[in-house]
Amino acid sequence: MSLAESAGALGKTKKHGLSPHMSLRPGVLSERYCLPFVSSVASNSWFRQKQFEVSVNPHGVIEATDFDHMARALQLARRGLYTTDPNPRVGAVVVKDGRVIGEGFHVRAGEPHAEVLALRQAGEAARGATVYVTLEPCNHHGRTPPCVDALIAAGVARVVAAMRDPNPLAADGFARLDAAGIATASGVLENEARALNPGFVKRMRDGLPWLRVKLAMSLDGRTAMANGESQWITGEAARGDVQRLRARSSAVMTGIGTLLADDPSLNVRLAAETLDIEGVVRQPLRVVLDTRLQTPPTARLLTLPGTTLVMTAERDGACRARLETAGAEVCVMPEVEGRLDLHAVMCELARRGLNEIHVEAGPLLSGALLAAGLVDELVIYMAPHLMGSEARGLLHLPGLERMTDRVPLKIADLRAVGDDWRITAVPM
Ligand code: AOF
Ligand code: ZN
Repeated sequence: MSLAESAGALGKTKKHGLSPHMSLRPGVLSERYCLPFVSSVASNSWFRQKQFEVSVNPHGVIEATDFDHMARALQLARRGLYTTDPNPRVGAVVVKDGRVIGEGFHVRAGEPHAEVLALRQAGEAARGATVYVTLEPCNHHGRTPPCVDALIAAGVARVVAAMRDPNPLAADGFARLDAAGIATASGVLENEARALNPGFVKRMRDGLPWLRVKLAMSLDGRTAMANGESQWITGEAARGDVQRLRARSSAVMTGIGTLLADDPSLNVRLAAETLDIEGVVRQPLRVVLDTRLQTPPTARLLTLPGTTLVMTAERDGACRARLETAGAEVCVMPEVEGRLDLHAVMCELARRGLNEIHVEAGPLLSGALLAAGLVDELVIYMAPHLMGSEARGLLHLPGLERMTDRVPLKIADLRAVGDDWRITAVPM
């Protein structure tokens, strides 16, 4: 049996994104690498459609311990969940003679990258070591110098990455390392690394942000009473959970209907200690989709710290000036059939460097985004009560008449949050 076949026989190759071309020592994969944190995102159809590229240079061999160290690097990367935006979350571990001698994670754009911090901690001992990093080391001068230069200068012997860098400006770090005689391997826990940065990966590859639509409903699938009343459907724990989803996002988006009805804040109200971060809590950009520019200059979200972007098709200068005076940024977008061109809106948001967009809107906008194929994930909180047949439905999706018209979803995750249930569903 070849190495690749023996790895396949262990039945673990697919789960970790390993390809049959990757060399594996026979028998090295054991049950403990079946990590349960393959997130909802990794199993979404968008991910499944893409073939992961796994590469290893001619001297590279993936060993059992590589998975352990990469799992630790992923754990470190996760500590940047709420802070790295617009950069990806990245973690790194330096290992010599089986011992961890340096660890680091990227904290904020403009601050050192993960490998640089891990190398700093390792010091001189990094010579001859193996570096595990959840993203291919960068090969460009961005806000910081190239990590490949730091790795070459430190004299490391081997670099293992979970995934290649999809950013064309920073990519091909491995080519530089190969040329410098450093062994390289990529693809170790790749699904998990991608799941940590769904927005960054999608923006780099498709020029679109990754969209999560959050919804709250009763057990009978209703989202507001007939008179529009909807506060509160879910309990405190679910609302705290939503705060975390906001905090990890590049932007929180709503539509003019919700803005006029609820006057929402769309901000993050969790303390830095709650999020386990140092420094101030980053406020995601607030985005209002407002075709006719009806946002009142007195809207609550304009009075809060952070930036509000109103996207409109209205060119009226006076309306715009009033909103700008109130602190909003106004961006004029094309319209289709009297509504904002949602695809153009998303392209513009990606162009501005937004990775993950968290949508908290009413059934109209949420339904329109879903119908336009722009939604990557629905997060639905289901509360244990019935709102009755007069109450309003979850999503406005007109024109579905036959069973064959249904919108197919895959339930990627289901868990209890306080007295409510959180359903994560991915459009197929
Ligand atoms: C790494 N390690 O920890 C991160 C990387 O503007 P800069 O200098 O911060 O560069 C940002 C780009 O660097 C980012 O778009 C991505 O391609 C890469 N991020 N690379 O080697 C890291 N965060
Ligand atoms: Zn870098």
